[in-house]
Amino acid sequence: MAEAVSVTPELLEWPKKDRRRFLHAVYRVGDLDRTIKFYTECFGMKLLRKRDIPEEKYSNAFLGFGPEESNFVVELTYNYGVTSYDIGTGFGHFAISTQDVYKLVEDIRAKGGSITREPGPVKGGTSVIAFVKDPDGYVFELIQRGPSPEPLCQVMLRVGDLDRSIKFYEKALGMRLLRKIDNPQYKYTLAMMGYADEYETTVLELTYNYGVTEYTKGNAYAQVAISTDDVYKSAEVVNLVTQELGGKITRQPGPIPGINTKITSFLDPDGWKTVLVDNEDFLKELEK
Ligand SMILES: N[C@@H](CCC(=O)N[C@@H](CS)C(=O)NCC(=O)O)C(=O)O
Repeated sequence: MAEAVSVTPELLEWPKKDRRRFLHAVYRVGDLDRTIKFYTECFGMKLLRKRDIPEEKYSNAFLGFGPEESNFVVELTYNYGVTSYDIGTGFGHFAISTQDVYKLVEDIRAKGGSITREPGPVKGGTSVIAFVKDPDGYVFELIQRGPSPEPLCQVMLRVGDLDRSIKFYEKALGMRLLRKIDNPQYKYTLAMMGYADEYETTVLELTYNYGVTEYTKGNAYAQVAISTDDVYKSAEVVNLVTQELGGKITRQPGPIPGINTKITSFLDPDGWKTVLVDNEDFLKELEK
């Protein structure tokens, strides 16, 4: 017991000292080639790699604006024979920054893309944004900004209790609250959570709509993956934090059979999933 008391404060510091970075977002699509075509032609993403796992009846495609060694990417999953999914009400969007939202929207429209919100200043603010839907119905927010090393800049998820979520992502994942914006006129509050500058890296945008505590999750969006130097220590911290704030470990830390990459995965208090992936194992996987 005495040991647990002395170990805990040091352990709770671990996520802040760890080498963390957003690696990828994982979600399901009904036709891999259709999505690859849309993301490469309309967004200018690069197809980075593909893999087929016939024993498990699925294929993956990885796309992004730079190599997986340095950039955040999307990991698309196609399950053989499944052509559509329910996105639910909780998943918000992925965001792409661009220097000219108006031009990008015109290009996407010319290529047949669906614009669900025309370019212009965000309601209650000044940033120029637009919304586009991809072929499966996933929303992409286009945000006008200067050049960035990471144009794939946000994953937006809706949460039922913003303070609880901020605490969870700070304590369990070592993220920092980079910015909090209340928009009472439109009855929502946002929290930008991440590991580095919001304009240089990907952040998690948590949205709280006043009075809304529950959302549906559907079966389309799966999780974000984040790197760690020690999945075992990281899982110990997550385990402690879930006891205080809710959520649960869904996969105990350890190597994935067959691949050997060490991971652990867990749900946050709203049920959003995160996977922590061992840094070295991840790089080895990319070399294969
Ligand atoms: N009720 C919104 C709250 C979040 C929100 O409104 N976000 C801004 C972008 S930061 C937005 O979508 N604005 C719509 C617009 O400006 O047309 C939701 O749950 O998506």
